[in-house]
Amino acid sequence: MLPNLLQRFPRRRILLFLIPAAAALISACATNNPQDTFDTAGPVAEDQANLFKLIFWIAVVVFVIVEGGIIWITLKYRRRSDSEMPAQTHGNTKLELTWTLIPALIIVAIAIPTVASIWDLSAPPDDEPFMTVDAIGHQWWFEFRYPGEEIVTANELRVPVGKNVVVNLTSQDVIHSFWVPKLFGKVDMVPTRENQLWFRADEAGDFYGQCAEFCGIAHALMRFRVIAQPEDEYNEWVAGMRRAPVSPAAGSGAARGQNLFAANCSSCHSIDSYRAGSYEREVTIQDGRWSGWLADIENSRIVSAPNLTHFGTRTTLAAGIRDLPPETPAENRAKLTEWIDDPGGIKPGTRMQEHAAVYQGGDGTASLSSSEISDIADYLLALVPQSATDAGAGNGGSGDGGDGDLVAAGQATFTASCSGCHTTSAQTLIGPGLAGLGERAGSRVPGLGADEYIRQSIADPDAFYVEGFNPSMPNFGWLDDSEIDGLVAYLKTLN
Ligand code: HEC
Ligand code: HEC
Ligand SMILES: [Cu+2]
Repeated sequence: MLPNLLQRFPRRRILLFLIPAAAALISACATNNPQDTFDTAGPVAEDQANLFKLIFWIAVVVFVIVEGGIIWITLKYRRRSDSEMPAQTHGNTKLELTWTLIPALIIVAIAIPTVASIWDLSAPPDDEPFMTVDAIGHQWWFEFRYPGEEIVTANELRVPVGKNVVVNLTSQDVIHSFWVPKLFGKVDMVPTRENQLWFRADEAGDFYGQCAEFCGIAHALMRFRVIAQPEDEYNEWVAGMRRAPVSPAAGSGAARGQNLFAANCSSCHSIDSYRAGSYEREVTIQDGRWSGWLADIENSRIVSAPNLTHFGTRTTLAAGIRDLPPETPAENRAKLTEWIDDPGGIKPGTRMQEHAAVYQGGDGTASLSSSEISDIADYLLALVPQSATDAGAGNGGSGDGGDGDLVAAGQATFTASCSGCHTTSAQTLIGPGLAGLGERAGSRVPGLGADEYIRQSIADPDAFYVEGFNPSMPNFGWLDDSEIDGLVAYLKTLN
């Protein structure tokens, strides 16, 4: 029979069919499959893959029996030249009961493990310890907050190998979906609602994740990584996130970059979340940036943005769109300058370019010279934690007590801790522009002199609110007395 068939279908046509089929088959043989749902690296993805396989094989058996039956019956009972009209029947109760019951039983057989998995996977096993992370979707990047460790970071979720991680999912703008194929299936990130998933990485590695719900123009460029590390390396990372960065050498490109960053970038990006108490402040500032953007979406110069604390330890750029492997510093620098100069060249539609003041002058690229851009890149790439010993020695960079030193130290504190909400001009960000503060401070609150007023604004901001602003200034009472002295001295110079 087969040779017969072959004669009827000319070889060429068979080839035409086989070539694309073979191509499709070969494409399944890629060796580098960072998002292969079958090559799982943890119990959640494994359970989900096993459930899929079970249902797949049941479907294969059903397919073979049904299709085989159809083919067999078609061939066996096909019309032959001498066929007569077959006997006409109507209905067959036995047959109909059988083909209703069998599928019903199959559905039950599938439902039992499915429902069991849904229950199993809804929370980590009770008797096992877990850590919690809040993941927030933004157009088009992911924010990660570690409430237990008081760390805020973006686009790279570091976790210890073997630890159960519970992730609270939400979104600040539209619906996104959180998915790391090798670790867990998709769960939506919905504004004003909190969904939850958990996972565990049983092996160390970089696991590729991405947004899996169409969320706007750069949806396809909204990715992230889960970086699973052995527990001691992870703990080292956590400890590093609590230490100050290495200060740029005076007069270096990175030092110029620091000032350029403070002037052009710090209204949206925090870089100081290593400080004690900064977690709560960062969360307040992020929410403030978001409401500032919402209040005037067309013209806003701020918007919630990735936290860049210790950016030099990152391995990706722009929500996983470019790799920054530590072994290629020159290439990384080139990628970063490309991003700073024209972020839309890497990620069309990005809110950074849409809103940052530095991109609003003309052709849409940064109104900064190329040497200024490389200074900023040098600064960001050098943002890595000091060694534990340096940090222990109190390398705070404060001077020997002269007035100039006090003002300079105050300026540094301001850049690190306040410039996310305050400009030194009259421009309003989340708080009032502080130009002229030296003059108005003395007459703000009857009975409070200028110094006391500024001191109180920092250490007890709820004592007095500036009219027309949300009372959202965090309490900075945790700063050292000497840091507050520096701030007061510096702020009084802003006339
Ligand atoms: C108006 C707010 C805003 C300003 C001002 C701003 N950015 Fe951004 N930035 C963003 C947003 C939003 C993103 C996320 C972009 C994305 O992935 O879609 C971002 C992303 C980045 C990233 C990538 C972060 C990551 O996790 O991969 C870097 C680096 C960066 N910005 C540097 C800068 C520098 C340098 C400046 C100053 C020249 C600056 N930004 C000014 C909003 C801003
Ligand atoms: C999360 C945003 C935010 C941060 C960070 C922040 N502030 Fe404020 N600040 C505000 C807001 C909002 C107001 C106005 C409402 C009020 O008075 O509380 C304000 C008010 C002030 C005032 C009073 C201004 C006036 O015109 O009377 C001073 C002074 C001040 N802040 C200093 C600082 C200093 C110094 C820092 C850094 C240590 C800082 N702020 C950090 C939001 C912030
Ligand atoms: Cu998305």
